[in-house]
Amino acid sequence: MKKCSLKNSCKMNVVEKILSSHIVKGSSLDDVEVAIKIDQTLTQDATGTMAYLQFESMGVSKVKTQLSVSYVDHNTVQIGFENSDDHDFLSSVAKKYGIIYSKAGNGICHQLHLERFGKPGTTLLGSDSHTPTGGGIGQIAIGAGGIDIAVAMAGGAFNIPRPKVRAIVLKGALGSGVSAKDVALKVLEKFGTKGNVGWIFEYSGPGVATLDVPSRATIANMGAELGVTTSVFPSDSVTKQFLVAQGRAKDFTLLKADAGAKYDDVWELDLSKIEPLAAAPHSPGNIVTVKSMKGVKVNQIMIGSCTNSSYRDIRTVAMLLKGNHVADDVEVGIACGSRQVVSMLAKDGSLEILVKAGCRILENACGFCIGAHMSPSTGAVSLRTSNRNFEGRSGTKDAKVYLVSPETAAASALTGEFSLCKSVKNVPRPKKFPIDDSMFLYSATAGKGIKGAKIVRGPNIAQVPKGEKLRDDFSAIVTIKTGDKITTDHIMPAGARLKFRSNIPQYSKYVFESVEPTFHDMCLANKEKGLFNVIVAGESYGQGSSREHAALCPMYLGVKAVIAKSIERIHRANLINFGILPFVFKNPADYEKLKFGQKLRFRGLPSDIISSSLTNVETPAGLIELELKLSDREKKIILSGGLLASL
Ligand code: MIC
Ligand code: SF4
Repeated sequence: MKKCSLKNSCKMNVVEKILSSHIVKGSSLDDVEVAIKIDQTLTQDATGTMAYLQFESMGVSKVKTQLSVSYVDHNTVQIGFENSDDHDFLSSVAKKYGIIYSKAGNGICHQLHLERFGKPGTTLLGSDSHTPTGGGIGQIAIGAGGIDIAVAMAGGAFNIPRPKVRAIVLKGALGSGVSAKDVALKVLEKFGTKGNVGWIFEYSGPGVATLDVPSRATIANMGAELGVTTSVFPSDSVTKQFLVAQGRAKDFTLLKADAGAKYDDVWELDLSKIEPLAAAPHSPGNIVTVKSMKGVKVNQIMIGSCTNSSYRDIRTVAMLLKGNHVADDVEVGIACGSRQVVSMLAKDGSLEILVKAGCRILENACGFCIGAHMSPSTGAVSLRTSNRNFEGRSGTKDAKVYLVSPETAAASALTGEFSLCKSVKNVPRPKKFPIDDSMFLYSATAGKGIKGAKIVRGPNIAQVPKGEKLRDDFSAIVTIKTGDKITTDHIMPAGARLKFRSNIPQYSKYVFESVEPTFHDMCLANKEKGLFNVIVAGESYGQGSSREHAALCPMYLGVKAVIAKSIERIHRANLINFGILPFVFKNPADYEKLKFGQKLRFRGLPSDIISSSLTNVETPAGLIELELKLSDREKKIILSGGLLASL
């Protein structure tokens, strides 16, 4: 990216404008890593407990951000005491440190944040990979591991790889029955789910004005599946109208790229040429047309998730189902994004339409999206408006999950097979949203906190383990060798296991559960013998979520290194934060030389790390050259054995 700061006169794009006004002293947009100030943070309950335990250990008396919000939306099933224990802990932490607490039932973090707090031109860091949803309102919103959020809440900067900015120039307007989800899938078809690390996608062009804020948010949300740092839209009259309707006119700032602003790449997309699309099993990048699937039988349809749960989306579904009933042999579930959405649907009669049509109305929460309930039956075809269709994520290993728009979901609900939505009227942009912030607690003390407030810790709240200093000479066993595109859902399953998020020894039992169920036992056996463990992987290791547990639990099991062909951004950062070496093969063909069960020896690593980005590992197949490109900040963390240990 070209050198640019607000102080000079060069033409800037939206990304440069926001980043240059947030860059911390001593950092520059040309650095390998750019350090930025964070205005707002968000956490959700499944990653939040660890984030706040880590924040507590930093010894700060209150949050130092402009705004920090703790949402409860993932673990709301509450079978057993664990989830409720987490909620009590999170609520008490929020009270003490000046964080706004969003109670279970209020809604999904990204939808709520967009409605009530997202501000154009600001930075938002969230312990959830879909935090970039905020890009729909002109925020630089980034997903990261919980410990990075803890640092930001304590006033520290956040580091992003030097951004390359791609302009996605939108032209024309979407046809009837086609919506923002199809745009997101089109972008995924073009750029795929790997190879986009370090990019920020900036949407521009005349087509932007045709999209309302929820639609922009849908597109920005699924940037997470591309693996980009974030996606961002300009802030224009449409943004202003949305903020005014949310009673937040004062939060509006006009934000657009200067004429003649430069980009590292430009791609034009004609909205009028997009047809309804679906992501076929088992990757959001596996794009097919709905037309090509027409007539294929569907067993389940789930509508909601942070991608498609706005009033615009669910109202569209209601308009399509009005006066009809869903097909007999299909099950349809609807989870709205927030109470605001539910109350609007109740008022305009949509809720009644949906109930009469035979839909199951679910809680305003993540629920089905993360396999926390409503797993499809064996071998079923499930159409979902969510953002990830990784194998087994729905809770049913052999289910075939297709990601589609609300329009395609509704049309297919009526027929019980893949169907195209012929036409549907646009939902008018609401002039005034109903505002009820009563499920956001401690708003009055936000930023200040309550001195002496007691933190509630049930038995499910365990300690955060600390890593150990990097040794000069150590041996490790290749405890697992995987292929390409291993997601964090493979590494650290959610669904039924999600309730153990606050208890690392317990949760660690499920590392790689669906890939190699004996991984936990093998790792501990090696650890007992004084050996570390190594994970060998192919391309794009650690795709998907921001869950730092996918690094934290392996660290607890004595994993000291990942050796892969490539590693995705958030997961790589999480590995470093927990003292795990994220190596990539200098020569990808060496992947073939490493085998399960081999003993590897690392010698002189600390000095190699300080002086170079290369090292050699001794293996039964001879020396293998590994690359480890670290910034000075990352070197310090790795040498100390993790971020907490380095503070
Ligand atoms: C997801 O969609 O995979 C999650 C669950 O929201 C994760 C966070 C987590 O694992 O808690 C994410 O996207 O970061
Ligand atoms: Fe929740 Fe699904 Fe969104 Fe993750 S992707 S935040 S689980 S709704």
